[in-house]
Order: sequence, then C-alpha cells, then structure tokens
Amino acid sequence: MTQPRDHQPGDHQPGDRIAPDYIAPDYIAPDPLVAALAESLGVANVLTDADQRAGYETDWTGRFHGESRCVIRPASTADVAAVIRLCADHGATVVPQGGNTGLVGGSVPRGGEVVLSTRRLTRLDAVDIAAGQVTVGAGVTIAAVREHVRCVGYDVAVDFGARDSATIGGAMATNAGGSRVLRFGTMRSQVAGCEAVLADGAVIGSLAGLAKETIGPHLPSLLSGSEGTLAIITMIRLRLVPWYRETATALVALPSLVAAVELLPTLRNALPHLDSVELLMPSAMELVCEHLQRTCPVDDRAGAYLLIECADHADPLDDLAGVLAAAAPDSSTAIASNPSMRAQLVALRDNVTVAINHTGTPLKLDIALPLAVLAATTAEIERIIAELAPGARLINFGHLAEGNLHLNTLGAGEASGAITEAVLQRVIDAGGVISAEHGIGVAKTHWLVAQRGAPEVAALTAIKHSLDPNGLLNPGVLLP
Ligand code: FAD
Ligand code: 2HG
Ligand code: ZN
Repeated sequence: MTQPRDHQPGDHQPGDRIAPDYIAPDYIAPDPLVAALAESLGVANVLTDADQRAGYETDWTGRFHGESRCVIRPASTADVAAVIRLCADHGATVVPQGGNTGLVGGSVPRGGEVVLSTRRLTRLDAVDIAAGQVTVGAGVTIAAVREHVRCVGYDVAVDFGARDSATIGGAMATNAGGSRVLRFGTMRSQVAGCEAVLADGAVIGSLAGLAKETIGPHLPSLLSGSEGTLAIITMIRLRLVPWYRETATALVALPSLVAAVELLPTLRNALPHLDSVELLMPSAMELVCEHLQRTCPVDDRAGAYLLIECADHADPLDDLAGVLAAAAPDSSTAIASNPSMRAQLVALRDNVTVAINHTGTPLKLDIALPLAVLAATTAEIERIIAELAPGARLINFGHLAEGNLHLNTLGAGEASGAITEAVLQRVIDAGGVISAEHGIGVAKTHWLVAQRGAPEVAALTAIKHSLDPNGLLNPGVLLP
C-alpha cells in the first residue's frame, strides 16, 4: 500500500479517502480502534478481511446480514474486559456472537458494529463431582460440554438440534429450551453462577455455584435471556443432571393435535423418566421425510406425530411401550429397540429446521400457548395464514409439553408482515408468548410492548440504560 506524504497519525477518520493531490487515491486511513484491538489480542484475532468476516456477518437462516467493523476473538475474561474497554473508549458498538445459530437475527451485525466472537472462550474445568456442577467458558459448545461431563456420569440438561455449534453462553443469553424442558427446565434453571463483562469493561459475577443464596437479585437470572444487551457472558457455572444411559424412544401417529394434548398428562403421570415429548404436525413430517429421502415409519395419514423419549439408569422401554399400548391402543407406533433405530427416529425431529432451510427462506415464529387452548388456537392460526397467503406452506412442529410451536411459513412473500401481526396478536390474546425459546432478537422487538406492557418495557429499558448508558452492547436487539 502507498504510504502518505507528511501524514500524521490521527489526521483522518477511519475509512476516509484522502484527496488525490495529497496522497495516493486508494489510501484508506487505518482504523485506530482496530489497531488498538490488534495490539491487545494479536493481529490473528482481529479479522478485518471481508472473506474472514463473512461467516460472522450472516445468520444461520440467511435472513439477517450486516457488515461488521471487524471481528474480535478474545480467549479469556481478561481479554474480553480489555477489548470492551477499548470499544467503550472509541464509542464502538459490539455484537456478542457464540455459535451463530440464533434464529432471530441477534447475533449478526446490523452495520458497522464490532463482532465479539466467544468461540475461543473454551475453558473446561474438571467436573465438581460433589456439587454436580462444572465451570465452562461461554464459547464451549453444548455437545462439547456434554462429552466432557459424561466421562464422569453427568449430563447437560439442555439439548437441541444445533448442539454441535451452539455455545453454552449463547444458550444462556437466549434462555434456550429444546427437548428436555419438561424434565429439567430451560437454560435459566441450569445456571448456578456466571462471570460477565459490562459495557465499560468491569467484570462482575460469581462462579461459586452455591445452591442457596439470598443476597439480592440473582445476576445469572438477569442475564439469562438478555441476548447480549446487558453484558458479555464469559464463564458459566453449570448445574448438571445424571447421565441416564438407557433411552427409550417412540414415534406415535395420533389422529389430531387434540389427541396429542390429551395424551400428555398420561405420559407425565405414568412415566417418571419422561424426557421429551416432541411434536411434528403432518406438514413437518412430510417435509423432513422428503428431505431425508425416507418414508414415514408410522401411519403417514395421522393428524399429529409425537416423538416421545424416556431416559433412566434402567431400560425404560417396557414402561414406555406399556403406557402407549394402554393409552393409545389404536395408534400406529414405532418403538426403537436399538441405538441405530433410535437415531433414525430422533433424526426426523432434529432435521426439520435443516429441511426448511433447504427448501426456502421461511417466516419463522416461535410461540407458546397455554395447553388448554393450544389445539383450538393453532387451528385459528392455520386459517389466518391460509387466508393471508393462500399459496404458502406452513411447517408446524415444536415442543408439546410447553405448548411451544415453531410456525415456519414458506412462500409467505409480501404477506409476511400481515401474518406476523395477526398471528402474534392472536397468541397474545390467547394468553401465549411471542417467543418461547429463540428470543426477541431484531425480529420481534416491535411486538415486545404488546406482549409485556409499556411499564414493564420501561423498567427493562431503565435496567439496560443503567448498565450500558451509551447503548454499546447489541443495539437494536431485544428492546424496541
Ligand atoms: P448466537 O446465535 O451466536 O447468539 C444468540 C444471541 O445470544 C445473540 O443475541 C448474541 O448476541 C447473544 N450471545 C451469544 N453469546 C453470548 C455471550 N457469551 N454473552 C452475551 N450474549 C451472547 N433454540 C432453542 O432454544 N431450542 C431449540 O430446540 C433450538 N433448536 C435449534 C435447531 C437448529 C438446527 C438451529 C440452527 C437453532 C436452534 N435453536 C434452538 C436456536 C439456537 O441454537 C439457540 O438460540 C442457541 O442458544 C444459540 O446459541 P449460539 O451460541 O449459536 O448463540
Ligand atoms: C427446534 O425445536 C428449534 O427444532 C428450531 O427450536 C425451530 O426452526 C425452527 O423454527
Ligand atoms: Zn425448538
């Protein structure tokens, strides 16, 4: 690159082109923040080339994209504190990013932010066997933590299809759910402590993980679901659950969503080792079978399919089979009798999102409804979508026990806004939530006041302003 004549550092703003009579026309003044970040982390951990940044700038679905100022890759809490202080000194906004598997656009830049990737925060401490807890870096994937703790007989309570890429920090920041929520709760319930860096670089939190504390509001709870807007989570003290090595899996074809909801209390009451009850509506089963090039392993004319899992130290297969034979005697059922058959059944549920992405770019809604109105409201929502976008294909599936439906509409086109408005309003009216587990991100901020009310959103905004007065952390996400 041509060097400027008589150039003094600091003469120009980053990105300024300098007048041709003074300097070569292609000269771009160096970005002083990028230079300071590179000095702090090393040049290898400050990505500025468009090619290197690209993977961090588009979300998993391909729906959200923006250019970053640079991507930084700190490897410790001290690194994060140092780079956040530099960003604060330069008034630079920051988007925290874990595995970038989020589905609401909160993990990618909107334009000009620094992306702080947590993927080098990979500390994995020895499992605290007595406490049943482990301390891990925020950038460790769910699958990696699981593998680590299973060596000593423990397991991670939260599990979902993106486990190989999604990080524990991202799961906490989104309060992720997944398939085991009915047994163990969402990610929020798994966090016994955390360490985090505030917008001014201060480090807060505790990794002690004491089971009891009443010393004021609970920081891990405040940060669970905060989507990178209040602090950067760097370390997590994770509660573990026993690793139940024996898993029984069944796929059941039921006549309707009503019948699926009716079966739920029997499963809960009769099966103490019930681990998950996942729902596929016929549209989802059809699509995933198409995608995996398989035939549906049970009656393909059903009105709803449930993938039911029990997990225990002793094989729960007979219990599960017995309960299904008694409670759903006329249903077509496939029960896995070996690990490979189990993997085949689970793949049907795990691959729905991938199958959708393969088919097109969907309008994604992640709602939860009270079980008492789930079937009736879902029928209304199906009608609303069919009326607003007659040619569209609604793929509906989710986590039945929490009334959590993933409504993915392919081909919604210009009706997307109207569908979102009508469906989310119907959900709120029915006592449901506009986001059950994916978060608000940039996709749902517009509906937050309708969901939570103006006073509550004002309270949340006040918390945000007190922790991050200059709005540097993930601007545009979560709060309207
Ligand atoms: P990212 O996508 O990188 O970030 C998500 C949000 O968290 C962003 O707002 C980001 O700024 C913030 N963030 C990330 N790390 C930190 C940090 N250390 N500190 C502060 N903020 C941070 N979700 C479910 O809940 N249940 C499911 O069943 C489920 N299944 C999925 C299946 C597939 C195939 C895919 C692609 C996604 C699925 N998701 C699911 C969504 C997604 O995987 C989760 O939201 C996950 O928790 C995101 O983790 P991540 O590390 O990829 O976070
Ligand atoms: C799942 O349950 C995920 O598989 C993804 O939460 C849902 O793609 C979706 O809408
Ligand atoms: Zn889900």
